[in-house]
Amino acid sequence: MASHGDRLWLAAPAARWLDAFPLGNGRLGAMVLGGVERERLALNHENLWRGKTRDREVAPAAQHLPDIREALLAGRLTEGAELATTYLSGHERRVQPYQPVGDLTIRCDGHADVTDYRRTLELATGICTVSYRHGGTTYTRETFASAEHGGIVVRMAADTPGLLTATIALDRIDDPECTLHRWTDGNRFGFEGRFVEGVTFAAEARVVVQGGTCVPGAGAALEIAGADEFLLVLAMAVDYSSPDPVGQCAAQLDAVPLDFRLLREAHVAEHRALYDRVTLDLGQTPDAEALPLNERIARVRDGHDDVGLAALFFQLGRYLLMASSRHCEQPANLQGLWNEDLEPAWNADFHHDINLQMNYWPAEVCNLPECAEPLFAYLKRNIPAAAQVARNLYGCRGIYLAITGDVWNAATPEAPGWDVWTGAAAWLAEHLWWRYEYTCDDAFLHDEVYPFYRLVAEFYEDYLVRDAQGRLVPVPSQSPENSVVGGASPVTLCVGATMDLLLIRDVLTRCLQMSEQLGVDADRRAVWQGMLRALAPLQIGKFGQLQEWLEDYEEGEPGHRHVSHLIGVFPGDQMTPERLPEFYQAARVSLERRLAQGGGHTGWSRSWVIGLWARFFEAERAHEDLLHLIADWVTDSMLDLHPPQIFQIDGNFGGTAGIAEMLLQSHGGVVRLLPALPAAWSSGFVTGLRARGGLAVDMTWREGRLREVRLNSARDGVCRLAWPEDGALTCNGQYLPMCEGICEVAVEAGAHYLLQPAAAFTR
Ligand code: FUC
Repeated sequence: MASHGDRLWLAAPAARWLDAFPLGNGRLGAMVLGGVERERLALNHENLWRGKTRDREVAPAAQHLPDIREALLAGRLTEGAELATTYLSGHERRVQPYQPVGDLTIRCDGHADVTDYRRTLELATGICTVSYRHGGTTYTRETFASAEHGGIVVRMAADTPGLLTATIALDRIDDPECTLHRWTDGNRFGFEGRFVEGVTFAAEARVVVQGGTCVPGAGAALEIAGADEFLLVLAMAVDYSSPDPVGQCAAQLDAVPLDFRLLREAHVAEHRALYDRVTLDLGQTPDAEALPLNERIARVRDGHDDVGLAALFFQLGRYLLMASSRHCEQPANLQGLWNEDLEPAWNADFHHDINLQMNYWPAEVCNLPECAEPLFAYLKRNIPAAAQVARNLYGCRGIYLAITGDVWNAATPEAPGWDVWTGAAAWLAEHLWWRYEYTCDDAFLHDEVYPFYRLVAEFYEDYLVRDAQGRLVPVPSQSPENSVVGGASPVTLCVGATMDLLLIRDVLTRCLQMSEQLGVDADRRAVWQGMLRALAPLQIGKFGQLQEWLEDYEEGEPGHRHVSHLIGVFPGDQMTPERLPEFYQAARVSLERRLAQGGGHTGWSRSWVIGLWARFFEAERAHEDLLHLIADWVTDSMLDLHPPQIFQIDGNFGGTAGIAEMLLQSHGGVVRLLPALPAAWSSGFVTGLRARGGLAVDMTWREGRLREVRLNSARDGVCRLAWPEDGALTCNGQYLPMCEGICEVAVEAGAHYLLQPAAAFTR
């Protein structure tokens, strides 16, 4: 069961969209602002994007590659970059923006003067409740996004019969690019929208009123007077993957049971089935839960810790992943599922050089694997266009994904300059690999992971070239999104960025492993082995740092928010104290330097640092950065911010993954228990985290010492565990030898194991 603390609450309505509470069922989203005289639900549908019919053809340009390479390999970076940008970079405009559907408003005239106001988001149920007293009557609104019945459900009630009077309306901001047709019919109302490019969409509400009267209002609206309560169910549809959105909404509302209790029960059961898999208790800060969320955040800003808030941040990340990426077609975009602007920052698109990946860092470890399915589907849908662009731009087989994407599966470069980067497919492939590592699902390896990796490897087989020293290097290459000092101004393109080399190494190593395991493509193995041997090595630079590029260039921005070259530490695992230890140490120097020069200056960047510190076993520094993240980079409703004040959901997900990383790590063949537990979290428990190898892990600790671990394995095997303290252990009551901090447990599928320090056992 969820702990009592899984609740966000505030004592005032949101003055801006950013401070509202997000609801979502994966497909449909609503930001609930919680207004009194005017409640606003800002509505979204995952498939509502501009640009459907835009020309995405990419003309052949591979013939220019030799000149580009010649310049870059000769160190004429500016010239090479200019040529590359001219020929390999894409369309003038960026990808097309994700759009708001519209607003559902509930106007209660005269309610300005209220007491006992409270708005709450219960993470465990996914229900947002707004309540207040006005003129001796308590008004309550409960809202949720039902995955079970596919709509947004609102119930509003007055505890004095006959005192609920409200106007409910559906509308959309003025948009010259969209025609809108509004209508009301009996107790149903809605609109149909059409963008100039042809996409159509619809929203429809069906209302049941108890007591009082209900008459049509102007446009798409109902006027309710003297009622006890009303129930509203809202449907939204877009003709993205199925036609006739108006018909879809109508059919859905015809079929929906108009019974609040039933809708609520079905929703809560479905929601809890995912949410309750993980519980986290890091202790409580006295009186903190009695404070509204904005005051708790303000106290952290003032330098006070709030351990309950860290756990809440963690669970909010899980909640947001469920809300924006379950049972749906699109992965979580830059804003997850929620956007109110016609021109959102970075189009609220899919950014492939950190942001989309970070959205999915928590999926496996935090026990929400089904929430990664939309990402996998997105990758698959992009393959045909990605193969075509690889051919046209680079003359390569395999696939190329650009630095940004949208829902039109186009894979075309559309971020001028930045899109001359070839690492996106390799980085996104890691998520397929991690799914395999967590589940050990051989069928998934065969059907999904290997075919995708095979295409990525094919690209690099054709793309890599030899430098003057005979080393295999990617050219052009980029370390997103930093630049090197050289020429007239800093330039992003060069030869052999460390991130690209790390990604290529992962691709080739895994292809070798998979092809052996699956017994396929034996003839390719010699090729991949040869490439691995010839691939340019990692380098340690003049400060003892892991170089960001093959050459020890000066960074254009030494405090850059991206730490691309550190993916080998986190979320990747090429560098650990055991594997490449000297580079692991050098990576730490790089991190220190980055932070000393102002790195970590966005929410997502700061959250990446948490995971990195956890991999360096620096509990206190990880904790410090978590507090920074909460103090500096969240809204009143604890949504992550990118400067200046832009909601960007990746920092929520990166922070959640970072917290998980502090508690449990399972890369490199060892499950590390409490590898970076800060002093502030001295006593607590976590249940339901997942570790690589098909394990579910529960842990309880007190006074900083691990007291109890429960393991459940999905398969037979041997689990190697790093216990954080010395001493003897027992497993299911039997003595368990530990050697240099590692113990081995032979696990059987479906069996449970209880591990305890032997002292605790004998007491
Ligand atoms: C990357 C970052 C920016 C921003 C954008 C959406 O390009 O460098 O900070 O997060 O994605």
